Amino acid sequence: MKAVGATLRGVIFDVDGTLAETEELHRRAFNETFAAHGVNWDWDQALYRVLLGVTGGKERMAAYMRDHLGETVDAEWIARVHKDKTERYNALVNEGALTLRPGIAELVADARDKGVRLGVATTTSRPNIESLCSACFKAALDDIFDAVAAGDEVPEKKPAPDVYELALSRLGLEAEDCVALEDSCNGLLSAKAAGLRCIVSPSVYISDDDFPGADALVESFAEAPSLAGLEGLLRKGAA
Ligand code: XBP
Ligand code: MG
Repeated sequence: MKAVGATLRGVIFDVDGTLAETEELHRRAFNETFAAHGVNWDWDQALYRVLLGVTGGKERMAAYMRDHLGETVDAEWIARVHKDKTERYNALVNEGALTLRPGIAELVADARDKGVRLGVATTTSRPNIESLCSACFKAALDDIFDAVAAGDEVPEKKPAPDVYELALSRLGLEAEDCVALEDSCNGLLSAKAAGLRCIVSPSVYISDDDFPGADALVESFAEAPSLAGLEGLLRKGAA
């Protein structure tokens, strides 16, 4: 087996909860869309925290129908409603409802400056990442990230390794030369299953969880807002 690279050649970012605290906006978009479709579902924060155990909006809606309401899942209806939810979410992002989490802008700028390849491995869909980039980085997605792997492009969403494996193959890099940055246990499991090292900075909805197997745990990436900072965290974790 190849030695784990001391020098990083790639950084792969999760989106929701990692680049920005997006989940309150997702929750709002879900609830507004349910109301617009005449459905009396109203996901409060406590319920949403539980529902976040299922990654992917469509999968989350299906799990809610099946496990919380005891109803038969109608995948076509879910896909229709979720499409509207995505449009509503994007409109809210474009209105300026999100900001990057501390340290993210500095980290991205430093990694780009050092010629390190940047990837995205997310459960959400490409339009949501495009709007986040344009609203928060004031740049096009492809001008920031060299490779993007999104949830609907792979057979299994996180915690399965699929989306990280796709990001690695699109970056043209080996797992041992990269690090994944995550906010959640499902994301951590996905990254580790793909053979990556993973640094976790829990987001607001996830802050009470445990992160067994994380190579480092930080409150925010402002603690290590540079490539050298990430490498230092990994060295400390491996010691
Ligand atoms: C994030 C998610 C996403 C969002 C909603 O997981 O699970 O599903 O909550 O996104 P991760 P969509 O950060 O681990 O990738 O509704 O667009 O699916
Ligand atoms: Mg996340």
